[in-house]
Amino acid sequence: MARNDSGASFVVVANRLPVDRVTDDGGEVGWRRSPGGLVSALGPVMRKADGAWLGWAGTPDEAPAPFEEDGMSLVPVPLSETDIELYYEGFSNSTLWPLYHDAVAPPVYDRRYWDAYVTVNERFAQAAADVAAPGAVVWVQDYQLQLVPAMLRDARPDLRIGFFLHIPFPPGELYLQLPWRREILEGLIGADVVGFQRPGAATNFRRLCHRLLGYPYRGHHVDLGSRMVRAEAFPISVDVTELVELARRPEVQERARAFRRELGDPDWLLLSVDRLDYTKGIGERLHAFSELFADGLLSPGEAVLVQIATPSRERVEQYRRLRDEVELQVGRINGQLGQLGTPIVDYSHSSYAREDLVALYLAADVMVVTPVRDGMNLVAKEYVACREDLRGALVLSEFAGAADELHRAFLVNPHDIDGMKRRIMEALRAEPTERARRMRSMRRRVVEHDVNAWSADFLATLDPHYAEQIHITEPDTGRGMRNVKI
Ligand code: ADQ
Repeated sequence: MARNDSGASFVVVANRLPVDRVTDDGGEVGWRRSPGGLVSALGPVMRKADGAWLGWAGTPDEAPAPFEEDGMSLVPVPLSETDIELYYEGFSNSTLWPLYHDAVAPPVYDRRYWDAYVTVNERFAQAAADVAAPGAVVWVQDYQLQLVPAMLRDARPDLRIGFFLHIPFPPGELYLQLPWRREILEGLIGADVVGFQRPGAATNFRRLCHRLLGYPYRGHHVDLGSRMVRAEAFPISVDVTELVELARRPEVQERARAFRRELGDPDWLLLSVDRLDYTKGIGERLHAFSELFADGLLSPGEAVLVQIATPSRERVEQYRRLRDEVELQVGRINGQLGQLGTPIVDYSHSSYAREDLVALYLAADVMVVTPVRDGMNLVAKEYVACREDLRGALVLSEFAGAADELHRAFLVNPHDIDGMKRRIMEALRAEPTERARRMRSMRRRVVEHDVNAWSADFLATLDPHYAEQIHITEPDTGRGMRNVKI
């Protein structure tokens, strides 16, 4: 590994490593960087800082030795088949995920899940304690690892520890359901900085620390007496440089035109891209969109909604059921309201290459992002980043974190079907100058606050001296880009 014997000065701890195992045509097994913003944000920091990334490598009951990939030191943490069932699918995705998303599905409270969560968090904390250099900066990611900060501080009080929650943090009325509500808060306050997507989530957290643990809070800080924990919003963003570079490629623009042709050159192409998850509001959106045809406001051939639903958590029964429901709904809508060869919803349940996703963003007149609850929603920001031509329109749920920043979207309440129908029609009918005005304002925000600015802000808050030392506050690694038009 590229770090010295005393350990890594920067450590990222996440449920997953930022790579996927791939087998080439000759049967050779290797690793490929997974798509996604987190690795593009932290990769440069990792390389500059001699960092290590700890996480599960993706195959149960297997822990490859630490290895180097793409200039990063990767340290696999093993998970058994039972850990995956109880800690990951259980406590993380059947307890915390629904509870933190407004309990839109009933959370499952199972003591076996909790026990596994504690055990696996201990394993991650121990692994981090083993690789971190004296005084290192450690950044723990997301809801699967909320106990790690306190466990790690116990083992290594010399470290500077940050935590970032990618999903919402609920208000007291919901959070108090959790049988292990104190333990989770005690885990999180092991960090020096706890980051959230939205200011409201940080407020929920500070209030709960007071209510359940008795700690006073002032401004952004929870006062533990012996030290301060800073709890604040750091809204995550996208890799604008990468997206703009792709969107400018002639072959990607040609692909966008080809998509429209393949769909019969409709007047209006609407697009939705979501992980197939019950928080994403897919059913409500399909309902609203189909009623526009039933009401005669739109007709087949005139408008089509491309719904991409990325496979997700397919081993969990609830997710398999959701897939069946969505596919049944799409079939019904097309059967009742489409015409042969001219569906009104074009549905695909698969993953796409980054280039194809960008081509779809360029092809779409209106992007429809209507989760019932979402920490941020990167798809909305990706769409905005790609539309340098200022010609697209965004319909966005008020319940996505992105709505805090993208005020000039056509904002909707996804539970209000009539309201959603009205806003979709407004977006479709908006004059080009109106669309451009809205898009320009949204792009300014996304370009100026890209994913590099996000990580730089967080790390500069966590440890200003360290951030300066590894130069992550330099303008070319954050605060937007000189080469992008807004
Ligand atoms: P997710 O719930 O996964 O993330 P989102 O923010 O929309 O949701 O990110 C999805 C990512 O996957 C996007 O980068 C998108 O481009 C990509 N993607 C989606 N469908 C794809 C497909 N078919 N093929 C290829 N790529 C696809 C969680 C939280 C969010 C929060 C993020 C980051 O739930 O609220 O924004 O973490 O913090």
